[in-house]
Amino acid sequence: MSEKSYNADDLKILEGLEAVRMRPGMYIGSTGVKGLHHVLWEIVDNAVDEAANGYADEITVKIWRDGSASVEDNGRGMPTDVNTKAKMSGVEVIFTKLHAGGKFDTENYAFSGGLHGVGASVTNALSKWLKVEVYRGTVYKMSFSSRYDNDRKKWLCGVPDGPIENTGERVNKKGTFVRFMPDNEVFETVEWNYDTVFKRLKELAFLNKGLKINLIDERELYREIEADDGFGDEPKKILQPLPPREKVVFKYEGGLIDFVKYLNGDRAPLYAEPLSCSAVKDIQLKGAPKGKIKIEFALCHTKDDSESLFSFVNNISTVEGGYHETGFHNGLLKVINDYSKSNGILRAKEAPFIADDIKEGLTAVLTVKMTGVEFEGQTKTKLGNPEVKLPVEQAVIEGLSQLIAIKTNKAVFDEMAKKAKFAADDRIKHRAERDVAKAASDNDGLNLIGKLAPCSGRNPEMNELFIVEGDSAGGTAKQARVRQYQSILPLRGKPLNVQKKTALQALQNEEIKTLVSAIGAGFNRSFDVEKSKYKKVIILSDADQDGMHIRCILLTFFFKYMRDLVNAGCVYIGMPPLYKVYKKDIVEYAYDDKELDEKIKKVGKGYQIQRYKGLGEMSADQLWDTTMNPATRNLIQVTIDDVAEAANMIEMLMGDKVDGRKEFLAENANFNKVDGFIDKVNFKPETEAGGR
Ligand code: TTJ
Repeated sequence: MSEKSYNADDLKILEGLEAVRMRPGMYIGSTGVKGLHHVLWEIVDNAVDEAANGYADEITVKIWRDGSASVEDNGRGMPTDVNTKAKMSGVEVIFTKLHAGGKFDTENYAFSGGLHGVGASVTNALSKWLKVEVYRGTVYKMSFSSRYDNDRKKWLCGVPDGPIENTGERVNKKGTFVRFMPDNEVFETVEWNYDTVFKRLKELAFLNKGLKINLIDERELYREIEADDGFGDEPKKILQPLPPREKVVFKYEGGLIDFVKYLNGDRAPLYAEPLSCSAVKDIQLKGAPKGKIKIEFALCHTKDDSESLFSFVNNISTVEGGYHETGFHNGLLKVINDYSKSNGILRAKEAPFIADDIKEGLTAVLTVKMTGVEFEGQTKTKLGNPEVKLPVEQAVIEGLSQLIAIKTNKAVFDEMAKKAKFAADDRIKHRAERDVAKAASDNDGLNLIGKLAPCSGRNPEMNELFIVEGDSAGGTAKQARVRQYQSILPLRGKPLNVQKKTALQALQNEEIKTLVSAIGAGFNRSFDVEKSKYKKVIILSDADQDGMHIRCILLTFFFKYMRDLVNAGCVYIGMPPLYKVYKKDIVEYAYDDKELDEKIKKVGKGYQIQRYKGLGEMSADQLWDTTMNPATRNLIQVTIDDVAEAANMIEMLMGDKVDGRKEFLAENANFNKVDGFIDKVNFKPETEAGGR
């Protein structure tokens, strides 16, 4: 490229395509992989326009072995005759005259694609060569090339190799064919990304009902494999040839309806067929004459709860949304509110739905076509014209109202309205839940007095919460603990079994409120494990039936309302020993019967056995040594990978079959005994004032 540097003033006097070469970014955004594809879209958009205007119904995009790309349509063919004013053929004008475009452009096409409307000449300017064929009874040909002219010390950009030529060769097809080689001195990469091309062409086929788009990739494909030479050397990387990609055809007779069905994917639709509407409305942009806006949309609700709205302006995806999306949501909200009120789904005293309610499970595609588009946002993919909102809203209201009037659609709108009602009820319930949980978390100082013995340390990574069965064991645990990082929450009696209770009912229970406050990370959907005050929440219950029941109730609670705490591996079951085997000053603990035999042998003749019936029988020292000291205790980490499995387990645990419980717990809950390695780090400070 020329050594000379250009500034904005120079740009003005740069005639024609040199300007594009000097500042490619201004016309195509970047010279990276995105910019590379931009020059292809400029050509594709021309062909799509011909189709959108009804003159073509098939487009073929081909990536050639040499890395060039071509686009062919079966339209009228670009104008080949000489334009008297420009004194050159229409083809030459289109490929050599810089169309109003680029960053400084304010003018846009009516109802046309044109990615950013910079035109086909930009593609020519950034190509090593470009060839055009027009099929109109005979084949017309013209070609262009770009090179540095050493004699004249300047770039020749997209210069015709000669005038357009009627070869006289007869063809019985009509249309335009353009093939070009992107310049590897301009672009950082000239390798077409198959997935990018595939995705965009598929999208264009959805957006242009009935248009057949073929994609052919003739490039040779390789796979890198490692070959072992059998001599024990480093394996060599070799390229293994792969069969070329098969031609793909995109053609959607349903247009946006097919698009919506495709977007739904595996999600179960709420009603069999998406709804679709289209309208043309007047629009008055500021400082512009009265114009028209074409609005089309298709929508369908799924049983899912997330929204996927895909919107386009002049076939350009508006990822960041904008006023057309607002208008769409407003219109849909109004229609569903009115329908729900007049059909008894919303009673008179109930608050109307809000936008979030009608978005739940909504899959939709919305397209608008207009002139004078303003793109805003980080990636210039947000429609910034506020005047678009109202016509879109009206188009949605009118279009859907017409569909409501059709009897067979009643079931569809009923489903839609019920879905919104469900979402609204859920939202209201959720808010109440969040409020209660927040209240529980906020006033922990008051709420927890006399219940929780909090630790003094403020480091959640270090802190442990022991949930202890019974006041007496709780008292012992308070004496035994290291106050710095161990909190004790004694439970009075059995906590509420939340399995068959609603979240709000659960939160009315004092013990549960206390537990929610103590952990301090919210509840149910507002639960945020990051906010947990404890890295370890340890359930300490007796080794009897009652203890097992309490453990199950607590686990059920965690599964149901703080599942992330379980997922994060923060929930543990503390294991008190069943036996103490001792003789004079030798003391050993056994956690099961097998261990008891071992410990009896170890202590030897004259041993005595104490069987612990509950935590409360242990002294503070014993409880510390056996159950609370990280260096010597046994913890079981509760991890449930499979949520469905967890639900099963709860059914089983909480059901009537008490006998089955113990085995089920042992078999199905994925209890990992914490490796002594991790847990046996002694957190206990050597000297601690005010500690135990
Ligand atoms: C212009 O007026 C006469 C009839 O054809 C109109 C036209 O320009 N048609 C047209 C252009 N069809 N296809 C194109 C086209 C196709 C490709 C692949 C690339 C370009 C730049 C234009």
